[in-house]
Amino acid sequence: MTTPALLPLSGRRIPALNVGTASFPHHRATLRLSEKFILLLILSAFITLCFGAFFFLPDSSKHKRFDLGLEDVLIPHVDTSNGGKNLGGYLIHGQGHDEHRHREMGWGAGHDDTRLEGSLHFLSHSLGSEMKREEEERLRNKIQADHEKALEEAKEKLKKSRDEIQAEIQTEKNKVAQEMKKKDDKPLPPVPLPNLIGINGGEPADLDIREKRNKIKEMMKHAWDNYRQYGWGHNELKPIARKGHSTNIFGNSQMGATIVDALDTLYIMGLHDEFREGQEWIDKNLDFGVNSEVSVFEVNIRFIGGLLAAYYLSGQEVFKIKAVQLAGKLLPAFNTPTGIPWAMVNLKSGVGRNWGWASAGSSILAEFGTLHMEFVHLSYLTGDPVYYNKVMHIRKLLQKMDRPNGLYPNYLNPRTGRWGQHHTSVGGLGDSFYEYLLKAWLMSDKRDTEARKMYDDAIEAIEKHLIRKSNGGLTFIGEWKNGHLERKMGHLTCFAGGMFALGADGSRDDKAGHYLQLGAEIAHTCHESYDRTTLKLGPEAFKFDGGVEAVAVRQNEKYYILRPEVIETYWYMWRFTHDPKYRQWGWEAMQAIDKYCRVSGGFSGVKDVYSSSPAYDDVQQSFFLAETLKYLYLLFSSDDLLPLDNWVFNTEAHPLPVLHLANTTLSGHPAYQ
Ligand code: DMJ
Repeated sequence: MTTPALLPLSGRRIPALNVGTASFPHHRATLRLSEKFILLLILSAFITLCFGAFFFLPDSSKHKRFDLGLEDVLIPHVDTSNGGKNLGGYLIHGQGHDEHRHREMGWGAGHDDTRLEGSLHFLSHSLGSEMKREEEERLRNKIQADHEKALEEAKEKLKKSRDEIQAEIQTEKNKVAQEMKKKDDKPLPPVPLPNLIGINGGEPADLDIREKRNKIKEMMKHAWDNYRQYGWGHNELKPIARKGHSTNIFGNSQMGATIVDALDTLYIMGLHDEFREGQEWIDKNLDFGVNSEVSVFEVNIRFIGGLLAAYYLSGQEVFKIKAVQLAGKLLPAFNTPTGIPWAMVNLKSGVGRNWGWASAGSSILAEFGTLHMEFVHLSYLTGDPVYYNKVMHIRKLLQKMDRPNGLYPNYLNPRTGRWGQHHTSVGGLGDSFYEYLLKAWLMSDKRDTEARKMYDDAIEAIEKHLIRKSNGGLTFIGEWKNGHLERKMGHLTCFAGGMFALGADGSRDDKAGHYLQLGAEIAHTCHESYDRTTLKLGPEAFKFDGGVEAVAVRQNEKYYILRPEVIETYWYMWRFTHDPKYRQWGWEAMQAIDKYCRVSGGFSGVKDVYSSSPAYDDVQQSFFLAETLKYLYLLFSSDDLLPLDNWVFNTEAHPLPVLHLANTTLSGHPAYQ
């Protein structure tokens, strides 16, 4: 009897059998159900046998048959730097392996990134079976031990409370911060100090002047003591609410802006105990790793300028170290496509951005253009050219740009390098850019002639397009806006009187007399803006339109926030002319401040200088201590205190020494190579 051959299972229908009619007299095309069942049973028994046989084969045979190369992708890499290191010499691929592929992936003698499974695999082909098994065993044990250790550690962690874990993380963080601080606090290499003369004294011979000077010192003490009592460590003081105060220029930080800004004023006034208190606070508390978005310009002029001045005056290393640390935090602001810095930078993350209100995402001329003095000093003191290069890059970029009517617009886009809105001002948004061109020249002992040329060109364009005489004969500096001159001058613009006087010596075509005269006219106009108010304090902005002369028209321009610019100009004019009217005008301003801005908790700005009973704004600005009181004090001191041949004041009135090339190594300094 013949048995039917096993049928192929492919196909859904079972094909007809063709085994001869003799053996199957009842020929038919399909099988019965019972026959199908038997066939299925046989088939499944066969499949089970085949698979079973495969699973019982030894491991190495499976590898051979199913080596599809996927292990390169799927098997995790193991560092064999200890266990597998010696295997390097045995990385000879066995039969059936794709040697070329592994070579391309960096396998070879001594390569660190060798994988464990790969090693095992190679071993199986290249070592004697005994050695191979031992090595396999050893590596497996190692993996197991590592896994168990990790598991144990994880279990241990899980046993701890959330608070404990957080405390551990904090301790780790503190450790890292401490180590970084230690590194940061390392003293910088010594640099020959410039000529530091006239850092104290200045006692006037005249008794009346001496008394006036003492009165100003008393005002400084009142401002400081109240800040000390009610606002210590905060940026500024609310003298009426008697608590700390801050604004968005300092982000959400508490960086003791008033302390840093006031230091050099305390020093020159001989308030040494107060100076030491400030120094101690800075040493212990001033930390720049804060998650806070600050104004690059304000931090530069108030903090870096203040710290550098305090360093030069007192010689205390801590100020220099802090200034350099802080400058490092500002550097990421320069990471823009053009190198023109962002207006703001987060001190912790280094992320920068611009003010939302600035034309088309622009940076502001008076902000990115007011870094030069401090950054040159930073390079000088550290020997690191990075700071110098940043500000010189800005200068070079500005030099290349077209200037409408020779004027610098206030807005420049740091992404495109194009001007934003064509608005030019010697007051807010533009002011200290021009000041720093002149002062870069002065600070270089008049060697930076490129800066002087830029200053001269800019001032000529300003005189031509922005400076006018009012109907009443007052010289004013207007603002260029949308193609026409706005006949309005800001309190901030009043600093320009002093700037013109300071730049008179060395001016083009020997126009020194002309610029000194221009300075005097601006001083006179600004004095008028004070004199035409009820409080004898100047408004924020004043007009020269129609019948209005040097008077604020809009309610929101009638405030006085303890600003220094007018007194600053009086002081420069005094130094260059010794005309007693400047001391007289300064004294008037000082009396008005003492009468209308002084409160028992300090000094406050006022909201309306035309009102006989003004409301207070309840802010004691840090620049009141840095600038207003310092310029007043200098106005009533003799000229040998901080002589202008040796010192240049930054825009926040922080004196920085002239870097005389003759007595420093500046010309050969690596920063200037
Ligand atoms: C100060 O912070 C600086 O003088 C700055 O240049 C502009 N104005 C304020 C004070 O008014």
